[in-house]
Amino acid sequence: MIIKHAEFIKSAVKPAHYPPECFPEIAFAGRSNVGKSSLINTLINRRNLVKTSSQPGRTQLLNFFLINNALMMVDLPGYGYAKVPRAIQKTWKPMVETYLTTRKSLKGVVLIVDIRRTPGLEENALLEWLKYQSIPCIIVITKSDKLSKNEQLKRLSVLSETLGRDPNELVLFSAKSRQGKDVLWHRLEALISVDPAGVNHES
Ligand SMILES: Nc1nc2c(ncn2[C@@H]2O[C@H](COP(=O)(O)OP(=O)(O)OP(=O)(O)O)[C@@H](O)[C@H]2O)c(=O)[nH]1
Ligand SMILES: [Mg+2]
Repeated sequence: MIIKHAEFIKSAVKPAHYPPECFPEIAFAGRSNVGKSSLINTLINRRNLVKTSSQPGRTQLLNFFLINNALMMVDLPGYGYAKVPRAIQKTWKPMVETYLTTRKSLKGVVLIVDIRRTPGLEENALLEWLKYQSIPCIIVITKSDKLSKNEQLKRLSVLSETLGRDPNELVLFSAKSRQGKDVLWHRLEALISVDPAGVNHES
């Protein structure tokens, strides 16, 4: 996709604050500090439109970004970071679950996993839950630049087993080297062009 325009629309906590459902929407989920915000910036060729930070727990609200006046991307707050105050952590789950279950324009979720970390209960619970809700999910393995090509392949095989997905289904990605950017865009475009009846409008 050629990015002509990308803008921050708003932050939201609850449905009353979400922007109108005028565009197909993709949400980005994953642990704190895994690289969600960096991944969105890479996809849309922006350095820091989406705020990133070396400190985990930076994104605490649902942040909506409109791309080319045609596609909405939602940066979700990360889960699983112990230093975020409990009170805030407790509000995240309902905030994200409410969003995922009520948003009719949502076409799918990109679940982001660090290549060096074996996914835990949170990832598996989220995957199960998305399947139960019939929400399509693309899994991206990020920070690939941290490992050699050989190590990347080894980790891909371990991760595919833990996540119960074929290795070809996983997208190797790096916000630093931009590896996987085109592959991920292709997957996103395929997801966006499928309507709820399962008819693919791509031609
Ligand atoms: N080497 C490398 N570093 C990355 C990559 N992606 C993100 N980072 C770094 O990881 C840190 C966290 O990145 P963010 O994009 O802010 O992560 P996040 O998942 O949005 O974090 P929260 O909003 O706190 O949940 C930053 O220091 C980034 O520079 C990558 O592909 N490679
Ligand atoms: Mg973030």
